[in-house]
Amino acid sequence: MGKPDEVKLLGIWASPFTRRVEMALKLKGIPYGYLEEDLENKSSLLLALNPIHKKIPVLVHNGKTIIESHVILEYIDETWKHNPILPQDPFHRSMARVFARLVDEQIINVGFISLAKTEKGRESLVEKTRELIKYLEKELAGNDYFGGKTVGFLDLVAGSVIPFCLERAWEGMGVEVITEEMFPEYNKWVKKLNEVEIVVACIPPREKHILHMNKMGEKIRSA
Ligand SMILES: N[C@@H](CCC(=O)N[C@@H](CS)C(=O)NCC(=O)O)C(=O)O
Repeated sequence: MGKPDEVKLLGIWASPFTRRVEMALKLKGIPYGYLEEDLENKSSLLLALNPIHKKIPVLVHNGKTIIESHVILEYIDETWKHNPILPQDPFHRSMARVFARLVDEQIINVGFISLAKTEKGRESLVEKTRELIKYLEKELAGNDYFGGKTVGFLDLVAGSVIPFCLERAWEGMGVEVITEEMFPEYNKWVKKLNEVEIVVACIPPREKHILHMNKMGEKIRSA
């Protein structure tokens, strides 16, 4: 038997990018050490490991550094092949990557800008967010998860960002964006996600998180 794997994750508790990596490690049952970073005062370890972006999450596996959460999820999936995260079929795999980019490059941006706006300016961004979420609603139709019967890549990416980050920010502001009537499939999916042990184990504590997102919104608005 070879030496046991040494896995370390640098992250922050409220970061959806960190949360999804923890979910993936738990899904695979990989033991890991977790180092909480302080983004106001980044550690020399973080700066040394990720000099390009100076961002979390960073995964260190047997001395090798992997950055960028989508890349980390793929690395984890390719390194430990049991309980696959990405779809096995190349077409489905490519679609999961496309929708994951939609979440991280568009939905998260529009969602976060909406925190910066006053009530009136927020309306059009909320509408824009809904337009984007319609693509996910269509993708979910007839499935428990984006991954089919079990959680997969897009569930981890979208789940960490939308219900367990953006929706909490909107909730703190008293804005309802993704209603049951408008998005029944999405809301069914969130209920299912709330039953998945590895997901629940990784989402930030609700009240603390809502306060954190409120503070973040105030900071963005007063900038
Ligand atoms: N594309 C990156 C985004 C990671 C990211 O934005 N991390 C934020 C925290 S949520 C960060 O480290 N920010 C520090 C900074 O921008 O200086 C990923 O998917 O890992």
